[in-house]
Amino acid sequence: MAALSASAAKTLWQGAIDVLRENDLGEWTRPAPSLYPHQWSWDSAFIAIGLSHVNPARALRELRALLRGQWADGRIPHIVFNPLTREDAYFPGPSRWSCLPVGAPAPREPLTSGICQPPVHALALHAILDLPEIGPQAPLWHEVADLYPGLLRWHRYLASSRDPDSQGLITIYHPWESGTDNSPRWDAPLARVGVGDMPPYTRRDLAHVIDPSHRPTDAEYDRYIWLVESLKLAGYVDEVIRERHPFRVKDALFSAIFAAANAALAAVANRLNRPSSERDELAELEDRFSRGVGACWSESLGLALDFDLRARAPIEVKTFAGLAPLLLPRPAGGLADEAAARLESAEFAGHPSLGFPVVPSTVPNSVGFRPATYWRGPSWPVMNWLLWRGLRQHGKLDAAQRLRDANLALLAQPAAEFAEYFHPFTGEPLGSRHQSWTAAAALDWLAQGDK
Ligand code: 2M8
Repeated sequence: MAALSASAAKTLWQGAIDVLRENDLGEWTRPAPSLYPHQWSWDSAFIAIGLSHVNPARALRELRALLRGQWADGRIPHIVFNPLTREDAYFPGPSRWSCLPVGAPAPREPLTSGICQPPVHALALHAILDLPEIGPQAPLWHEVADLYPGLLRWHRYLASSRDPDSQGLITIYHPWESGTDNSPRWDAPLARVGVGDMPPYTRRDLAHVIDPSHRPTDAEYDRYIWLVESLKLAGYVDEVIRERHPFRVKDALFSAIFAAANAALAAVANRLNRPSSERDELAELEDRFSRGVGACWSESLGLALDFDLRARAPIEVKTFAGLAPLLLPRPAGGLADEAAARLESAEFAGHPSLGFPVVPSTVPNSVGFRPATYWRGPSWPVMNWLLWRGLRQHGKLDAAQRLRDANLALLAQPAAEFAEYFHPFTGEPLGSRHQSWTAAAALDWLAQGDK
């Protein structure tokens, strides 16, 4: 797919800046104009990476605002609620999560959810610190230094509470923690969740979407909300959750992102001249999680698989998350080569029916695939960005450029409007329009050029 013309690139660049400006609420950015009115954790990390190219000070404020929601135990919640937004603008809102009333070590202000999302934040902090204008004398240098301890505490929470037996794999408690909510990855473990008695609720997401069949079903939502009730009953205490919560899965993609984030935070620690014990700790975490993800590789599927702790079995589905080893800075053996080859194979970006040769969220026509449904088939530019970053880090520059050009061509379609996700066969925009992280990914792709 040909690279964009200079004028198309300029139009896309300006459009992306406009989307981030439209969603900018001062200190943080909402993921989209109406469907997502609060601050989401990994969205903000991707947004900070995009903003670093236009306003690094604002990019750091994005992370600072998120850290205001950090819990005393170090966890960064997946949503930091906007106090100016009505409780019913998004469901579940702060009172349904009820973190403070059940005694969780959550801040009084701002109110937050009680679960996490993948730790992309250190990638953002590292990207900002790497900007040529940020040297030790620059004011922003000190702001980076101020944010570092919060991220270190976050990584320590994940390493200790979500991987207590040092397998090098993060346990998630809810499909929302994976960020790939409705992916076929979660069908089997979710099917095992029995829904108990809980207060009635009204879904808000369906009011904002053009076609409700693109969103999770009511049965799936019942389980999502029941899992929130179960976490609440456990007081959000990890030790209790581990004993009795009905959804506990080792997430390969989350773990690979964590390995990459530890390498990034170690690089930040190095630049900031932090004690060598911290740098060693982060390097060890990178190594532990690289080994953990490597051990998830299925030779027969050619993918890394998540592991259902309740069923004690790997989850055999074919989704983009299986390409996770590409994100590891130092994977064992030839794993990065295998994952890179898989990415361009006829099941992923090389699938003959694709409208644009980008990576779909689920392998077309595999179990659980639905082309227009949330995380079940459509392609997500920001996830393609993560994989592109992985290709580049392993020196696969031609493949990286092909993936970047194909994504930019998808986004440059006149109707694309920085949509949340795209139909894999037609390239039709789906979900929210003006989605912040789609704009952020476009900015980074355009800023990085063809290197
Ligand atoms: C989606 O998730 C939220 C729940 O967290 C939702 O469906 O309401 C996911 O795409 C998630 O990865 C993303 O962070 C969030 C906001 O963009 O929306």
